[in-house]
Amino acid sequence: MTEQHISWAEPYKIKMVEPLFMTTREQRVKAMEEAGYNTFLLKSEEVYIDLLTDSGTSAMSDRQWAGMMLGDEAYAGSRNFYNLEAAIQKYYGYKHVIPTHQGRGAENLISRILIKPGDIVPGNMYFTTTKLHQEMAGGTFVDIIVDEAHDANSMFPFKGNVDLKKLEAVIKEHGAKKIPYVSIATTVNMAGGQPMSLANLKAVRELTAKYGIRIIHDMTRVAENAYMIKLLEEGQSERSTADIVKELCSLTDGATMSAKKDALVNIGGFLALNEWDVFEEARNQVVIFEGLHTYGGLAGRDMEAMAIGISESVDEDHIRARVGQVFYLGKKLMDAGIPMVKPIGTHGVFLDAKAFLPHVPQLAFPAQTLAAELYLDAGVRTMERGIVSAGRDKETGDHCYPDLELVRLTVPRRVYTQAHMDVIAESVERVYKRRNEIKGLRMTYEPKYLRFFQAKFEKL
Ligand code: P70
Repeated sequence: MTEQHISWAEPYKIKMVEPLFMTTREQRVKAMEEAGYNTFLLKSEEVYIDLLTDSGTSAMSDRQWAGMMLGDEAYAGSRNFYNLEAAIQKYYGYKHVIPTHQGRGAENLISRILIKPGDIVPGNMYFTTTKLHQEMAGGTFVDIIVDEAHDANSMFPFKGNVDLKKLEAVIKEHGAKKIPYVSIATTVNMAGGQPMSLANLKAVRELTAKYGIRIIHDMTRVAENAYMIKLLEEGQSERSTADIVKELCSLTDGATMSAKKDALVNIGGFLALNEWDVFEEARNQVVIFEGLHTYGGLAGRDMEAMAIGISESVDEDHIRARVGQVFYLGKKLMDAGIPMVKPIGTHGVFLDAKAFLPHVPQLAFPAQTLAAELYLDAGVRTMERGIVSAGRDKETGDHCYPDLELVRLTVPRRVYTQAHMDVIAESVERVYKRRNEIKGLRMTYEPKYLRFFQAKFEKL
């Protein structure tokens, strides 16, 4: 690998196609106004290339579709549940499994079970839904990620790492009893899709073991993290991605998974646990929120597709092509001088909206503005990951002001081609050339929870 370029030609051919929607600028202007300058509120049919998210947007393989036909839709004890359980045990090594409708279903369960009011949950940068569930259970999230993660220009290769000094300081300040677990994500979404190193997770394990504190692993993009370890970490290049995935999991006590990313399904997730007592409580509670513990809100066919997707996610050719395509787009933009988070992330390219639109103050929502402008230019849909996503401070009610004000160009797995990547890069370059003409936004409607999903704006 040189400068984040790897040879990545797709290890598959295309058997079925889905037409895309082409729009005129006039149509896009109207659509954006109606959506209140929020890309979440656009209709899919108004979008040409959809980079809103890599969540649930992947193309399933012929094997996964074949698996869908083997759905055992029994209410209880579906054979697809046992296939899923076996795949999780084989590839991730966790002992007990509870399917959930998606990642946040698992986050809800684990937060309610382990967090008591007044507890502290340290983690390597917040994720929106994860943090909200921790807060709703009465906990307070504390960021313990390395400082480099908050700096878009730092070339540190493992920006997902935990700062061990910060973690130990939190433990000393609050005491281990107040910390039900440390929340560790493999590839940190909000930092720009940045991996953590195996050595760092080992060190976190050692430190938490000393104090008797659990690690709960947000393993949503663990295969991408493992692949980066293989590429960049000393002594890891000869290992398989699958092997590294399993070792990462083995350093933690349980996991929440949104299988809509790495695991290549359109819906699904799970909670995986090694401790019997915690599992038993989760099995009790899942029936309240998701469904019986052998389906957790999913159809049998969904669990079968997930079981197969898990095995495909750690395939060496697949993961190289997946990350390689993201690097291809990222490198094109970097070569054009577009301000972005470096190094390039594994699931998308994150534009640095503060540097892209330096004349737009954070309170005029530069990332929200940029996402709207990108859509207007060519119909490419992206997502704000800045002050709107960060929400309001639980205590003061003021906005949180994150250092990173980003627009995420998230690449779905196995969906778009190299020519699409070229169209996207050209559009970003066009918008960059006329950046000085772009003005910010004012928020006109603000929902109470996870406001970025439904907030509305108007042009200043
Ligand atoms: C995204 C999606 C979901 C996600 C995640 C990590 C690291 C948990 C979850 C929750 C979807 C999304 C969610 C909230 C705001 C914007 C977008 N991330 N942990 O696009 O999983 O969605 O299945 O409940 O990335 O990044 P789920």
